[in-house]
Amino acid sequence: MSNIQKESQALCLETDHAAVFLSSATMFMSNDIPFPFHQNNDFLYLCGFLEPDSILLLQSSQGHPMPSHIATLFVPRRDSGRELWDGPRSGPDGAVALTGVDQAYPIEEFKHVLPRLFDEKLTLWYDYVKPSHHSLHSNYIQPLLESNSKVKNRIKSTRLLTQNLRLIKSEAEIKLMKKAGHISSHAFIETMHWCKAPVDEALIYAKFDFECRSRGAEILAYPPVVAGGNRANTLHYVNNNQIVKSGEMVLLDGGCEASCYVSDITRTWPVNGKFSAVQEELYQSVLEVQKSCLNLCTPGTSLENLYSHMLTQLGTELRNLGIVQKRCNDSQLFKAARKYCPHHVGHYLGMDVHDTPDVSRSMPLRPGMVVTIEPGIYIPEYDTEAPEKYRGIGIRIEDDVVITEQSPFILSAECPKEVYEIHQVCLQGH
Ligand SMILES: [Mn+2]
Repeated sequence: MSNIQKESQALCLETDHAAVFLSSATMFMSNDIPFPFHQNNDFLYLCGFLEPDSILLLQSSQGHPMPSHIATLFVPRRDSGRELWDGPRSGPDGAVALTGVDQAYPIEEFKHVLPRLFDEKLTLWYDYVKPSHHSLHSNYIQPLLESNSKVKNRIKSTRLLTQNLRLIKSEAEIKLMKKAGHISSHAFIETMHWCKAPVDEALIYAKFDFECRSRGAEILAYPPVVAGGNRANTLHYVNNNQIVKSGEMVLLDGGCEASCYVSDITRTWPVNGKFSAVQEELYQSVLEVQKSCLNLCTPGTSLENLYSHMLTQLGTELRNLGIVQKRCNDSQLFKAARKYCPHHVGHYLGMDVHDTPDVSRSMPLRPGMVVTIEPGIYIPEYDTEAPEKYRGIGIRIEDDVVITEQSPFILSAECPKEVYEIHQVCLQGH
């Protein structure tokens, strides 16, 4: 049992608790033009309510003879004037019917429960580190924190509590993640098949987005990286507006969000459909390392262990390719691996792409956890230490993996990654 679990269990025996979760706010691109709305995933995980400007209050009190647990939503009132523009709102009645909380009130009513929440006998849980809704935070919570420093010291962060819950996926969650993995994999297949050199990165982006949405995804989970040629060596390249020429590869790091769960896949393939000998050599090295890391995704290891394994394997591959010298010792190989793969082996995945970010990567993996495995080798054009033939090539291969008691379950297994599969999808039918 983790410390946070022990601490919260001990507290449960002693005091009453209240936990406050804010929804997201609508964000604006300019003036009154909104970005697509995205709910705060802690809030969504706990109550399933999809509208902005709302608060979830979870209360538990010891009471006698039975303890009581009450879930309350505070939501925007119905407003025919606003609904004409923004679409229907659930209102308090709809919120109860849709989510199964015990009760719901108009958001303005939240001010009446505030004094009770700051009662000395109560432990208050709240994400004060990163409140997800600026104006709800500053209207309701901030003034109380500022008026009483004792209160501030008594508030506990919800972040690790919710992240420990979200870390282990239920069967129902795994089912949704399979759906996201399936949609994204087939979007990759369609995009690879359609891709003919020369091709604009913007069109590859649009094709991938189209194929995800047309299979039922709501949105892409993040701005994809569509990087042709040497641009693949810019890890967060998102301009996606250059031409990929015949003879070059394109790196596409993309994934959809479907039913609130995401996928995160990377493939690198030649836009004319056929790897050159040099590209294939480098690609095969990354693929071997990726498959070797995937095989180790079993309970008991950790992302940190997998990272060390990845660096060791990459070091060996770099030596075999002649990118680092044959006489390098282990620590020099490790250093070279970090130079040519500056990012980690992976991260947790779930409702967020970088899911449960406060959970340590040293945490032993357990069944129900989902991680990405994404080794790469990046050799920028200007790297004069590497053999010339490899310069300007960047390759990453990323899959999404569910940890199980048996062998790892790969959510993105349908997405081609063997050289012959890519040749088949690109050059023939599929
Ligand atoms: Mn990733």
